[in-house]
Amino acid sequence: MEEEIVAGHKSGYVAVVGRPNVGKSTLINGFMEQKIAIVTPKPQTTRIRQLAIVTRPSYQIVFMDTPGMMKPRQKLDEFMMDTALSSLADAEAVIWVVDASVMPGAGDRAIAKQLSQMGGTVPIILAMNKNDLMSALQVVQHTEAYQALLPTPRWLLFSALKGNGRDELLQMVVDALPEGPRYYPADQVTDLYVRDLAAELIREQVMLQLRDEIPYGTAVQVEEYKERDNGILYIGATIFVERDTHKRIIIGKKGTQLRRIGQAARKQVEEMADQKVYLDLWIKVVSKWRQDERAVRRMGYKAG
Ligand SMILES: Nc1nc2c(ncn2[C@@H]2O[C@H](COP(=O)(O)OP(=O)(O)OP(=O)(O)O)[C@@H](O)[C@H]2O)c(=O)[nH]1
Ligand SMILES: [Mg+2]
Repeated sequence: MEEEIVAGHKSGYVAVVGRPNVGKSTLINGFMEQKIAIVTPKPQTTRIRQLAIVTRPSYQIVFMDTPGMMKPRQKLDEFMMDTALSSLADAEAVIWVVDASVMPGAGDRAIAKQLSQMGGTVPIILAMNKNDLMSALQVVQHTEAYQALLPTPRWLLFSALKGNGRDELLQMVVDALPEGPRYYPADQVTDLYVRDLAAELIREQVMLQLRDEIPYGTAVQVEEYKERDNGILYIGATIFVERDTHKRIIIGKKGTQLRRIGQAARKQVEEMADQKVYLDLWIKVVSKWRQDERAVRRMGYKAG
């Protein structure tokens, strides 16, 4: 990692916002060239704001991954929406990610309105994602439709998944940032601790491996986290669910489902921590926690 800082060094906080499932976290991981944020095919994967820090001799960009913006229906959604909005308030530049493979919908229009209310005080980049899924005709029709929602000179079509256009997008961000200091050490890539990342990786597996509404009612907390004498990292974590039936489904016949989740999560955590891991998982039912503000906070979802 480069240590020197060059004259004219640029820096700033960049909020990455958009509807759920448009590819914000995939983009962040692409910028980082490593997995920082969890990604699943299901909407509402990201729940908290997570920093992803890109440091070069001439700039430091502090990306803020945020939960997808949507109409809140539960207390948890309210927390997620507040998190996205407060990230916007903290931003020196904004990347508005849209899924350009589909025409804009009501959610995109609401976000465009929100962003226009910022009154041009911060540069906004319209990042039209998923161009790998688009026909030539869609490219014309969809990009025009998104640009009409929020006229900005800074826009591009790209694919977070395939990586095309990512470098141009990064350059657009650098161009939009003011001169400023380096806020974080050059080797720091995120603000989450390893134990929080581990909880996220467990939740990612729950989201990937379970269907219907079950994943949305789960939360994960790491209760125990210690290095044992034999060099193995011991992690004891609880998966919270909203109903007894969900608990039974997560555990599965003779515990097979839970074992599958545990094995996959352990591999992910080992890769992230670069260490052998022993993972113990428990399941607890907290009825309707997503609707209860205090319970939501106890799960670790509190405005910070
Ligand atoms: N085909 C295609 N799929 C993509 C692209 N970018 C992201 N995806 C997929 O879209 C899904 C959602 O990606 P995420 O990165 O989790 O989206 P997000 O915006 O962070 O979603 P939330 O956290 O739920 O708000 C995943 O299945 C990704 O693999 C892309 O450029 N092309
Ligand atoms: Mg996300």
